[in-house]
Amino acid sequence: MIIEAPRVNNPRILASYYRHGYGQELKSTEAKINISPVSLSSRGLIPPLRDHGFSRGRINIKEGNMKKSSLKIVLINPPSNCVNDDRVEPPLGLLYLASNLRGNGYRNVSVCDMSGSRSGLEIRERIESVPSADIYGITCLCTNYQYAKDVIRHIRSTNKLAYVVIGGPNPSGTPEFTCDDSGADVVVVGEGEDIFKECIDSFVGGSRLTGIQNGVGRKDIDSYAFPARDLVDFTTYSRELMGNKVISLLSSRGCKHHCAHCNSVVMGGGNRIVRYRSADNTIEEISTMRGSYKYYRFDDDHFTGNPNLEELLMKIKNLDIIFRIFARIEDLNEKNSRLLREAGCVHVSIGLESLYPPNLRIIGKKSQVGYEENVQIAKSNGLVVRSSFMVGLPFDTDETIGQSFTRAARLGLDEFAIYPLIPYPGTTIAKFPERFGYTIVSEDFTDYVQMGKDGRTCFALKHKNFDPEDVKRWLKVATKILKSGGVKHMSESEVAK
Ligand code: B12
Ligand code: SF4
Repeated sequence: MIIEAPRVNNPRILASYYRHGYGQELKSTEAKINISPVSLSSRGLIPPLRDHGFSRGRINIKEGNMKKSSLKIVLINPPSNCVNDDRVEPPLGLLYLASNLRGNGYRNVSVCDMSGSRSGLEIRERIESVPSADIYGITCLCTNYQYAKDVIRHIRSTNKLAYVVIGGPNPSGTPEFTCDDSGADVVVVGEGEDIFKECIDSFVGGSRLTGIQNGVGRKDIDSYAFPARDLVDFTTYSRELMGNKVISLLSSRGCKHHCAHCNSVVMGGGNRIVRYRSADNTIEEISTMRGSYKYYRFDDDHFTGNPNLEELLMKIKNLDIIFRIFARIEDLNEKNSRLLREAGCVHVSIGLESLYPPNLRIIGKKSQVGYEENVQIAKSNGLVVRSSFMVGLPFDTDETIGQSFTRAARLGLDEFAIYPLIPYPGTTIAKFPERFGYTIVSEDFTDYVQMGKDGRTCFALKHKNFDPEDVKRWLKVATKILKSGGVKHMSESEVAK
């Protein structure tokens, strides 16, 4: 293999070439790779270019005739052993990327899901046995970022010519950092289907996109191919509904609310615009699986925000499936609760977060104030209602915690989840903590666990009026109050795991 020295003047590109090992390849390999001296700058392609705040780049590499169908693409979900269970659901984002690639002629796509690896040794073995490929697409949450980096390091040491793209919630929330730190060629921000295909097309065409690339989510999300579920074995994931394995799916992307603590920006593809699938498109997807699966979980951020909710539920009803959803309390009126139950919904998760209005106002959830009675309405229609709560919100004090959770315990909720507020990268709280009175005391986002191993959780914020120690105490107090009111912790749920 003869490789011409890259005649690129930009030191950052050169550094990236050598960091990725092309320098060594110059001496030892046989393939003809011609990193051409195309005037990148005159074509406006030298990274980092700024485009809506994102740097974009392209490096020209002529790689001869690459057949789309034989190009080997491996999609990786890195492990994370700091959370209590990381093998709950298959990585739906990767399954969407895979189906889009297949639909565009890239047939040799596989998923390497490393979740479920628990010990350090097991993780190392899994990383070392990553299949060799031409292109790797790695998905990443904050809690598996370190392992994503290990995977990339391993790929670089064994396969210097591989093209590595990383995406998902954490890279989307920390693009510059991930670009500098991860070792990937490309960091994708937002929805990945189209930009990932563009990256791979660029690889095939001999000009690699590099740097930070903005994935623009499609407006018409019916046009996304259904996730390539055949690439994973559903029986190996732990999610259950009424004791049965569940298929997760989406009827929408994004959320019309923009709560300060929430990372749902990722689903909006960075444009933060919520989009809904047509009822028929969602029904068609479920119909392809109905013969084999009866139990489903809609992972939509806000399932009941659908303007065509009634139509969707009426159509789901004909499918005879059982499912669970995420809703907002305002939506659980008599009509919606009845339609949900009749359609086969058995479990609804809402995020009350706090019953103290100043807290709800400051995080952007004030519209739910005054709808507490909807918990009873949903229950009387046969739905099991779970709410998540947060402690360590800006207006929390011993007194408001006591009052707020005593009221919450009387709402008649079936189940609860409770976490300290965590500044996930990309959220408004993480970007502007001082606006809320916070200082981030743990910047190590790889430790940002809600449900960690051995019940651990992360306390990463200090407030001008309270410390992480207060938040720890409030977590215990609030848990005790909710339990003494007869509300079960979600880990004890007999319905939804
Ligand atoms: C289902 C789910 C899970 C599942 C499965 C996760 C998985 N691997 O997919 C389980 C239960 C395992 C899980 C666990 C956790 N989760 Co979770 N989870 C979700 C949830 C509800 C849906 C994810 C999903 O399927 N979305 C649909 C798909 C289509 O979107 P996507 O995965 O983002 O993928 C798209 C883009 O991101 C991008 N993309 C993704 N990967 C890649 C890769 C490449 C190469 C490219 C180009 C693009 C790309 O393209 C995709 C298609 O458009 C989200 C909320 C949300 N709105 O996304 C939270 C969410 C992802 N989880 C979150 C958190 C905090 C956790 C936990 C830390 C909780 C805990 N236990 O403490 C753990 C961490 C587990 C781990 N592995 O480390 C946060 C992520 C925060 C962060 N910055 O990392 C989210 C965003 C929730 C939130 N609002 O805060 N989770
Ligand atoms: S917390 Fe819920 S309602 Fe608020 S932005 Fe996130 S998903 Fe939407």
